[in-house]
Amino acid sequence: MNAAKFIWMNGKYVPWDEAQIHVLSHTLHYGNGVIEGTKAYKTDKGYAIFRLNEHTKRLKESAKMTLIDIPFTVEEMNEAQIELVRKNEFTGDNVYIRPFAFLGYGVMGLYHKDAPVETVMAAWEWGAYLGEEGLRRGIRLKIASMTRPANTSNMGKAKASANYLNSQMAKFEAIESGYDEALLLDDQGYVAEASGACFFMVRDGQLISPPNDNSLESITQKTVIEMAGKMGLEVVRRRITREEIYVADEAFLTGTAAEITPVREVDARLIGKGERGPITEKIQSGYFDIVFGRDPAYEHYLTYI
Ligand code: PPE
Repeated sequence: MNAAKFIWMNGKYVPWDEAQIHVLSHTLHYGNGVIEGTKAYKTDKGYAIFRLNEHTKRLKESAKMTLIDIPFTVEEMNEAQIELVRKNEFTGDNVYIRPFAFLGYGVMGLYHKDAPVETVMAAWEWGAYLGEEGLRRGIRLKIASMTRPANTSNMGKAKASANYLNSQMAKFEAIESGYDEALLLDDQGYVAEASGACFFMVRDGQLISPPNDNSLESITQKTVIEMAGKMGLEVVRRRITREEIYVADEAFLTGTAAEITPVREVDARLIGKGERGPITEKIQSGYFDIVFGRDPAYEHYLTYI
C-alpha cells in the first residue's frame, strides 16, 4: 500500500510507522471493530471529502450497533479527517480515508465492556478498487457459493469488521475462479450485495437495485438513486434473483472504493454486449463530475479541506 505521513490515533497525529497496537488487542481475537471508507477527491479548489458527515455518522451508528462506545463526537471525527488530509500533503487525484474503532489491549474473554476503545483515522492514496480497466470495460462477477449471513444472526447494516469474513471468503473464491469480484445472495436466494459494494442492474430502461434488507446502507447507492431520479431514469428497489441478472441489459456496482464499476459478465453470461452500457456510462461520468466538484447541483455533498 501507499504509506502516508500521519495517522490520527485517539486524538493525536502520529507518524505513519508509529501507529501500532498490542498483539493481544481484543478485536484481533474476537473481531468486534467498525470501519468506514470515505474518499477525498482533488477538485479545482483543492481536496474535497465526499459526504463526510454521513460516513462519520455511519461509523458512530455501526459502533452503537456492535456495542462500542466511541469517545469522540461526529464533529470531532469530521474535523480530524479534514486535518488528516491537510497534514498528509497528498498529491494524487484522490485519497481514501479509513476511519475505524476497535477494542484494544487489556481484557481477554468475550465480554468486552471493559476493553478500551481505540479510535483511528488513516488516509492514503489508493488506485482504482477494481482496476482502471474494470472502470472502463467492466468486471466479471461470480455469484458466491456462500450467502450473506441471515439477519437473525448478523448485523449487516453495521459496517463491522466481523462482516468482512464472509466478504473475504466470497472474494477469494471469485478471484481463484478467474473472476474479479463476488456477488452474494441472501439466505432466501435474493441478491444482497457484492463483497464490498452494492448492486444495480438495468432492464428495459429501468434501473433496479435491491432494498437494503441484507446489505449495508450504501452512501454511493443512495447518491446514484438521487442522480438517476434527476436524469429522469426510473429507479425501482425490489428483490432480484440470479437468473434476472443473467438477462439484464446492463449492471454495475457502487461503493466508495468501487465508485461506479460496470459489470460485463456474471457467471459466464455476458451482460448486454459484454461492455460498459450507455446508462452505466452516464451514471459513472455523472458520479465523477459530482465527486470532482464539477456539478454545482451536488456541491453541498463536498467538504473542502
Ligand atoms: N456493501 C459493502 C459490504 C461494503 O463494504 C461497501 C463499501 C458498500 C456496500 C458500499 O457502501 P458505500 O461506500 O457507503 O457506498 N465498501 C468499502 C470498503 C472496501 C474495502 O475493500 O475496504 C468502501 O467502498 O470504502
